[in-house]
Amino acid sequence: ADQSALMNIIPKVELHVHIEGTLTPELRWKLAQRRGVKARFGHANIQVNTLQDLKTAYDNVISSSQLRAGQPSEAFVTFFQAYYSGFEFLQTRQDFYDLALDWFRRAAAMNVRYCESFFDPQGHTCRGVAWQDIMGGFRDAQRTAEAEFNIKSKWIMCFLRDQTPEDAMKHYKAALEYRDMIIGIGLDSNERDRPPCLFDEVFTLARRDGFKLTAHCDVGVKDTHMHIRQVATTLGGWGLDRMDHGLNVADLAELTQLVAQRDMPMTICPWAYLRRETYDSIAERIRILVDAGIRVSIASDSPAYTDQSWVTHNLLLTQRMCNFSDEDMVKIVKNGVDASWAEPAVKEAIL
Ligand code: ES4
Ligand code: ZN
Repeated sequence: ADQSALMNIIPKVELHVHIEGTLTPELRWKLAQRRGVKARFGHANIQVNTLQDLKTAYDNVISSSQLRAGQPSEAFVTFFQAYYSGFEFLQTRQDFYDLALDWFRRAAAMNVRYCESFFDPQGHTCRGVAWQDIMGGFRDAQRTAEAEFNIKSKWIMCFLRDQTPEDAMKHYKAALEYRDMIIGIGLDSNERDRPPCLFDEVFTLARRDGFKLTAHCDVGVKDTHMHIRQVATTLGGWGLDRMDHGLNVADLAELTQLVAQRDMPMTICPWAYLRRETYDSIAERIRILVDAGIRVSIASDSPAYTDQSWVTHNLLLTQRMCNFSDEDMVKIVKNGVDASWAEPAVKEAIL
């Protein structure tokens, strides 16, 4: 069978995509032109004078572990530098509308029928952007996308774990005005020396208020096994509803059993791991998770910054790297639908 055709056409969901990570070079260029500013990328030393320069800069993003391995820092841009440098082009309600609509159009073209997209409000309010411009732009884009592209969506509001728990709480309270748009709460950004338990108060409150809960446990982070244990057992009272990434669960039989027993779904984004981990070690660990009966789904994370690897590319990579059959892949796509926080009728319409 034509695997690429199946992964392209199968109705699917996307549960782990950062809306700010869908900002393509083309859209960053357009937003910069509209505002009349330079399409700056990464730290100030990277010169961007043309769209082609910008595309090249996107192609050259490296991981911070590559940087630590002794490369000269001026010549390279890390993932987080690239990602956060895109935020400054998101200022007006129209900018947020354009960003979200660009993603929804692309998602619908991949037959994504429902998505739960992350957004990072702290990265916008700190620059003086108003909540109503962020959420208003998102809401208008959702309406257009549902009417014109037949794609439904909700938002997962993430807290930046390298910022303080107090700032997270402040943003949580401000967001309650938009709670009809927000299905869940997440935790992202740089995990180093930032255990998720720091955010226990806001996660516990959000659960009491009826939000679904998830958190990132990115691959290869120092102390990740401890972070995984918190996310699976204690955070928010008794552990969260999903785990984002968490590939290191496969390192320890104890953690694999824990996540399997709790039937905790995971969102795995293999393309993003290629910058830090070997192809074979990613494939082997995905197989361990799947073989343990964990409901693994496949997602893209920040596709604009990882070689434009959208959810379909990640599904194809997974099938190739794990040598999964078409039936295995259909199961993985269904895992995503099951693990989503969509209403039952929406789930049934996809399956
Ligand atoms: C992210 Cl890969 C990843 N990890 C943590 N935070 C993020 N924000 C956007 N992409
Ligand atoms: Zn992520």
